[in-house]
Amino acid sequence: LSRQQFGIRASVVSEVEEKKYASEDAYSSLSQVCAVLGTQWGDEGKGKLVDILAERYDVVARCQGGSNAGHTIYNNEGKKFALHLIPSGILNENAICIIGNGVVVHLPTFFEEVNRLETSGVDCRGRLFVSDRAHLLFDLHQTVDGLREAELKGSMIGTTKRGIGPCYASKAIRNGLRVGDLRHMDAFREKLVNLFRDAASRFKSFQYEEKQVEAEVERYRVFANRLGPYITDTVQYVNEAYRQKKKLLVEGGQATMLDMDFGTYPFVTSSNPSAGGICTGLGIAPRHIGDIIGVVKAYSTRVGAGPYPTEIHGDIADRIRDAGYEYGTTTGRPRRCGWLDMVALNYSCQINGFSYLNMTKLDVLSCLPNIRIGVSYKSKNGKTLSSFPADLQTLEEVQVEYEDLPGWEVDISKIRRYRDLPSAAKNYIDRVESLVGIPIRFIGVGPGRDAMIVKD
Ligand code: 2SA
Ligand code: GDP
Ligand code: MG
Repeated sequence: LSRQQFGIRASVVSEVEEKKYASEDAYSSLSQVCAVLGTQWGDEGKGKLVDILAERYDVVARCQGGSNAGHTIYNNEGKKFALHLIPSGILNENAICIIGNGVVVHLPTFFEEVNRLETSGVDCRGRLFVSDRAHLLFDLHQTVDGLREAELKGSMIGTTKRGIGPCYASKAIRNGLRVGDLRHMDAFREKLVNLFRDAASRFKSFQYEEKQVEAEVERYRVFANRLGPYITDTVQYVNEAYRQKKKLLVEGGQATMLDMDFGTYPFVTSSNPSAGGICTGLGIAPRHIGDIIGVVKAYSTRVGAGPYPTEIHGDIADRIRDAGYEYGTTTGRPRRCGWLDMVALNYSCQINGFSYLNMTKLDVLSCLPNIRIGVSYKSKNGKTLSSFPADLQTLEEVQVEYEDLPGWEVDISKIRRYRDLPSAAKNYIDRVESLVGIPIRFIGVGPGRDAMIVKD
């Protein structure tokens, strides 16, 4: 409800109420279908925004990726949850959570997560649904992920080894198994045998015995029984919810610079974390999508290999990593750290058409006396590039041109109103906003739910 709807005059609104109404307006005025997507190389803090917005949404859905994702959120008591497959809306007990057809589902991880949530008092029954069209990711996909990485030796992708690429490969070459296949266990067995044979024919070291396949079939027979109540035609569910004017929030995994088509290929994930993935991964028509919020870290990080023009090495990177606790939520790997890259960010904004940005982890930059923004790329021959290059050799050779801004070097993690931020912090936000041309409406100053400033 807005301040006007409450009939409260501005003069009688206390500062706390003022902040509450401003945030409520900003959160509640978002469209019926809204998506939260990563703008950089992932781990921007998408989970936190989804968790905050989930209170205002009826349905929260994942549309791509799998348990490679790691979304860290904290409940009101400060308890930490790291979610991989289950949408970050699950902590809001009124939200229905959907794992869409575009997601690849490793059932052991799924049940592990359900168990962990239930042990923490989060009830998933009757409010978590998995698409019957989603592909099943087996342990063998994870083994193949490891074997492929080993083959690449010096030019590894640096995957999470969660089997994501091999599972999407099965989907694309059409020998994959889908969640709906669990309804027909005889045919399931045959299809699984095919998958084992396929992996063994490709990798000498992938050896298996008949009894292993049988054990896997039996394991999935148990999963099939347990998964029964979760399996849903989510395309129908989501579209029916839309018709009934329910509010739908889409949670992206990874980010645009890791997108299979638009990212730094081949150092990408195997799905489409950019806006197109919402439609293909949920079966929602593009014209139903309203707001798309891009989440951007106030600096940048990347986990895994691949070109990273604004990467920092040495002491400054270590300070950012320590202050931002930049370690993989899924694998624990230290994340590479760098400055904000406006060439990559503008490219990402162009592809996704964001309505707003959520700049996160501004508090982390308090650890630095000076802050840089990468504003353009120059090629080897000194020409400024007009767009983000597709070819990696060009990208690896670019010289980044920077703008330098003064830092603020004070703790901002308790600040809740934009106007209370130090002027150097406001200058930084304003500069980024003017370079990108999209309102930075939400500003994260800490990991907790309440540590979000809404900028009018
Ligand atoms: P994959 O496993 O096939 O998707 O790996 C391919 C590339 O995609 C990157 N990737 C990620 N980057 C950032 N965060 C991710 N999730 C975890 C997190 C990562 C972790 O939240 O921290 O814990 O290491 C994620 N998932 C995939 C990956 O690093 C490869 O560059
Ligand atoms: P996601 O994959 O985009 O959901 O992000 P991750 O959860 O992998 O990583 C983001 C990390 O930053 C998590 O540990 C969050 O709790 C934390 N985080 C999110 N927003 C902020 C913020 O504004 N400030 C700080 N200090 N931490 C944040
Ligand atoms: Mg993450």
